[in-house]
Amino acid sequence: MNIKSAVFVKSSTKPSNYPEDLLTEVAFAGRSNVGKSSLINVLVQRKALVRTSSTPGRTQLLNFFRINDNFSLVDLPGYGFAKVPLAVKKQWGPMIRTYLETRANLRAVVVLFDIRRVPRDEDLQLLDWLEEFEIPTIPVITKVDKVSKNRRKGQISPILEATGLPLEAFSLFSALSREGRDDIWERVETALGLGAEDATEQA
Ligand SMILES: Nc1nc2c(ncn2[C@@H]2O[C@H](COP(=O)(O)OP(=O)(O)OP(=O)(O)O)[C@@H](O)[C@H]2O)c(=O)[nH]1
Ligand SMILES: [Mg+2]
Repeated sequence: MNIKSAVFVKSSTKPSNYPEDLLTEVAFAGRSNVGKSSLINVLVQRKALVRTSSTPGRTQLLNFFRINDNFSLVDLPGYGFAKVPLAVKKQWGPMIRTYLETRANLRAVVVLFDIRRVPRDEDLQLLDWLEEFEIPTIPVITKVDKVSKNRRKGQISPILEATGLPLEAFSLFSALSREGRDDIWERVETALGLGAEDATEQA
């Protein structure tokens, strides 16, 4: 994917303030601190298009980005961070569910799992909603640089067990080494329905 432009469009909480343009869209979801914003930055090759943070739970809105004036990437709010006020926590489920249910131009959701963590209720709830609304899912195991190559399989097996998905369903990714970037782009492009002319290879 050749990135000619990547711009922040707006932050939203509800359908009435989602961007009105109906470019096709792919969203990124997962627990707080899993690396959603880092993945988007690596995909679009911008160091800080999306704010990343060592303080989990900072992104509490849906953030829309327009890429190449051609499609949108959406950074969804993370869930499951203990220090977030209860009132904010309670909004997350409905905010994400409503987005998934109503966003007609949404083509797929990239769901991130931390290689070091066992998926929790919210992760499984998200997968259930994606199935309910028949939204294609691109599962990604991230932060793979945190685990040595020969320990990867063992670390991943609780994720396979909890999600019921086979290993082949997952792309493995690291924002540090950028391993997995091309594989994830390929899946995102397919979901967006981009032809070869839109997705010119970068040298
Ligand atoms: N080692 C390593 N660290 C990563 C990777 N991806 C993200 N991080 C770090 O993990 C922390 C959280 O990353 P973010 O991208 O901000 O996570 P997020 O999912 O957007 O978090 P919220 O916006 O709070 O929901 C940051 O300190 C990142 O530098 C990775 O692949 N490897
Ligand atoms: Mg974030």
